[in-house]
Amino acid sequence: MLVKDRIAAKISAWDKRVSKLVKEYGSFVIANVTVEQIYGGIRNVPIQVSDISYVDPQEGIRFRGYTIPELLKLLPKAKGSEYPLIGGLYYLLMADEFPSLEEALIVEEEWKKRAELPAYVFDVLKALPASTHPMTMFSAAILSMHNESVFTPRYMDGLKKSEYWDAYLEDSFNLTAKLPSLAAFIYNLKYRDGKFIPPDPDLDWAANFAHMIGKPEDTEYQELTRLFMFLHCDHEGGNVSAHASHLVASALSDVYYAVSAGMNGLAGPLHGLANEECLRWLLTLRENFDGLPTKEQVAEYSMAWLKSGKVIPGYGHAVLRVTDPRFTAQNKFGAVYLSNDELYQLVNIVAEVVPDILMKLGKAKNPWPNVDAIAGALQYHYGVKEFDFYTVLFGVSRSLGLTTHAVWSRALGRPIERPKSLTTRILEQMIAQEK
Ligand code: CMX
Repeated sequence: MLVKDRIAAKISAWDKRVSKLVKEYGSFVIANVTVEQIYGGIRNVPIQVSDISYVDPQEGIRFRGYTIPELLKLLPKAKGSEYPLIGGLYYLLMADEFPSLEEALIVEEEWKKRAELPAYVFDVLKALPASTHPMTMFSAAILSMHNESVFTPRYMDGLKKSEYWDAYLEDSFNLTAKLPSLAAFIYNLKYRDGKFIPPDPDLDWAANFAHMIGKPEDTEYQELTRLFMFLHCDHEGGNVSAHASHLVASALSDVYYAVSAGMNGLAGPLHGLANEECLRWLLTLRENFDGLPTKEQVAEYSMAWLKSGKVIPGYGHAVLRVTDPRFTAQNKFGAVYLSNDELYQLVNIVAEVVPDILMKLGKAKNPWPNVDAIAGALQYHYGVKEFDFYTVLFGVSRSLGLTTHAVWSRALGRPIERPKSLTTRILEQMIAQEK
């Protein structure tokens, strides 16, 4: 496989670079940890290395060193499309080099060969209660496919440590290839006629999702799907889903276990579920007024909301201190295709009003819109109105980053993670001794 060859060619150089760093500067202190940080969600404590993506507080995400605007411009595009082929993005993340169109298409082809869902996945999903949340369905289906694991039986047969990554890579391609079909089937089962629509061999990985939920002619929605899958693919290693997945994989639990774990974290309302929460918030706001509310009305509504002790979904970020470039990219899409859509207009009114309010209240460290402030409104416009489904779409995309982290962690022989916990009493004693 092309990506396998590219990774194999790079492991030795990465290995040497990291070994040199650890050998020569192993005792170099990166950061001190305060009591406040230990009780405060380990915020801003560097605890691991990710060379796949990095979130700069002032600039936003870079994937393998490239910003979102750079990649939107430079990545190879699907035929007739303005947006990147996700095969090219996966190549960039995994192979750590910029793809040509041919290389992007090779990844797309690799996915096509591996896209078929095992028959039992349909049974697993149908056996769940109809009220099951789509994220639970998604995570359970991924977990059930552990049955397909390449790594686990090879490991039991005595696979050499230097070859773990190869089996992880096979599992990563096998799993990610199936995710658009899996997500589409969950959508069809939960909200449509329950029928499985097979992928169109002429469509790329991302656009096929649109086809498989019954939108074969909707080229605009296909474009949105490409953009969505591009924007959500990774957000460095410290966020809940990436961290959970990385931790689980460090125990040599395979890609299926690790991605399912990541999805369970993504399902939380402070993380991936925020896009669902955000759309609910926007729709409720709209219902409160006759037509599009004015800026003053939005300000009043938002103040009352905050006074009741709730957060405004889609605003704030643990790391970012500027408007999320993922928001900006989606807003540009909206300006082209949705300028007359009332909900899209409301997104922009809220984005003008809420940051000022959050700044005045002075609590949120980042008052600016994040990726979720608009994602749901775009889906809603194209008729994907079942907002409890949106995190599944986020999960399909995020699996690209999670699997890349897992493969490279094995390629570089990263160990099992085992940070230390203390007791409050120990902390009190440490402080007393210091005094
Ligand atoms: N509305 C109201 N208050 C907010 C807020 C918002 N959008 N964002 C932060 N705050 C509050 C926090 O709740 C916190 O209050 P307390 O001290 O009373 O707990 C205070 O401001 C400081 O928080 P912070 O350090 O600025 O933010 P955190 O790093 O703790 O949390 C986040 C980050 C994203 C969880 C938070 O901003 C939030 O809850 N936002 C709304 C939910 C959301 O949009 N989540 C999606 C994030 C994107 C992602 O990770 O996928």
